[in-house]
Amino acid sequence: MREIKNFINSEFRASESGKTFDDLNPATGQVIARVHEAGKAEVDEAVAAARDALTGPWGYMPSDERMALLHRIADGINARFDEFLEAECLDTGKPMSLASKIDIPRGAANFKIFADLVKNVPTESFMLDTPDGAGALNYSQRKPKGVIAVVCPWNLPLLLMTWKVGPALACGNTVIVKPSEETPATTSLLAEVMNEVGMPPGVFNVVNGFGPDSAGAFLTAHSGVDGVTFTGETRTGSAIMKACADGIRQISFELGGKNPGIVFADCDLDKAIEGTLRSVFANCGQVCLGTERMYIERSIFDEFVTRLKLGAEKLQPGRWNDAATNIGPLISAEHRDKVLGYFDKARTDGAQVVTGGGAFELEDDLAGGYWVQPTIWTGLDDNAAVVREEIFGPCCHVRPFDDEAEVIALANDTRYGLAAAVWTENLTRAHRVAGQINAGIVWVNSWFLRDLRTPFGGMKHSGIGREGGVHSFEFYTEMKNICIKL
Ligand code: NAD
Ligand code: 6OD
Repeated sequence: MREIKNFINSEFRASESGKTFDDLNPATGQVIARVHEAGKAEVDEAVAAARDALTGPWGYMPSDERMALLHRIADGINARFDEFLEAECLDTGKPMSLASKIDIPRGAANFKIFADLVKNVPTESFMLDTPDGAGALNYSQRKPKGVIAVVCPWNLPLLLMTWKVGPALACGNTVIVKPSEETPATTSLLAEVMNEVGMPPGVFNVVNGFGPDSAGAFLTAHSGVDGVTFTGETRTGSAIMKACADGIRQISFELGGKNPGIVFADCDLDKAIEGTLRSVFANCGQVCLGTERMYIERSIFDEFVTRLKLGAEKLQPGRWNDAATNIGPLISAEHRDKVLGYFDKARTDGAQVVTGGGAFELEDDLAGGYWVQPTIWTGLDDNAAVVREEIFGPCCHVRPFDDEAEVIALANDTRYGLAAAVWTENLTRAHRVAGQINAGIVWVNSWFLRDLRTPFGGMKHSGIGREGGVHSFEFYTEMKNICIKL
């Protein structure tokens, strides 16, 4: 059985307490690895190693050398692309058709893009007039924040981890990653790459385990951690925020969503259907930016629903390495039960089930996996649970609307504010509607089209702060001003 150990000060370490837990393949329910759980002692050691590394060779490394190292990490991931791909697909069940285009290439690219950004982003300077006429020169400098805890979810494990580790290292910090307990494999592979490229000890550390009373809670409450960057559920964010109140440690949060999709009658319907099939069902609906509420202008409602149903029914579940597979399982039995609970709730609340509504019955070893059907509902009240709460499954409710003001109000009627997709060929309408939706990102005629130089994050309960491009530097550095009296 493969063992996944903690990674502290460049060494893979077995759990000191002897505690391990199983890593399951969600496509089959079978155990694929045994994971060593980090206790308080290991978290202390990881934090101490990360603190020491700040003043070691890493702290003095010229920035050109640091950026070259980050490029080598990306090259190191790409050199072992197939291993990363298999590890990610086995941990999540997602098809290689998805992970080979999104998870692994983006996971690698996150190191290069932030290395290049750090090299090219200037800081400001101001000349100040003084009464003696000589003046003063002010200029600012960015300094690494220090030791950063990176707490990760399971839905895009490598991509969402490197999205934070990339900029954190580019800015000169050291990191301790706590991968999701469901998906530790690619973080461990990345630790191997760190050693291959010669990353100094203590710069990149990994502690495995759970949240409460385990590695996640120990790490986020640790006084030696200067900042916590977290992606996950809003409820977990609230617990981490409380932990960080002690010691006034800073946070950056990417949290849940209940994202709307809006389709106007003047859209290109082929594009809107194709994009909506992706935004609802990609990664089996387990994408924070995914759409779970669809609003369709009434004149095209019936045609839209019919075509979305046809597309959903063509989705093919199966093994990750089968080229025909385009939908995987949910991440765990617990998550499947939660999603199926929402399917039941939709029915009892009076939904018309357009398609799906239950589990997939697959054969052979796949019979033990956590498969659910792509599901579409219509006919629910705007206050129904499946219209208001984040489900994080392959499902959406579709509702007609009659005018622009009405649909903007519906889209904004949520405690979340992460993402939205608007489909229209009317340019003026596109700008007008996009500007009025309260979400961190609004796509027009596309979905999950990412430019890594742009701000990314959520409004309301969907997050705190922005990462991406220069916005990542706001969290990963401390800015200071130097004032020279001339
Ligand atoms: P989660 O909150 O259950 O877990 C995320 C991580 O937090 C895991 O590593 C977990 O072990 C850890 N954790 C849990 N409790 C903790 C605690 N008390 N202290 C410290 N660490 C703790 O989230 P998940 O189920 O892994 O991911 C799904 C959720 O993440 C969804 O709500 C989704 O919307 C959200 N998400 C948001 C974004 C975004 O960019 N906004 C991206 C991906 C996922
Ligand atoms: O593309 C990204 O950078 C990003 N953070 C995506 C988040 C996806 C959520 O599941």
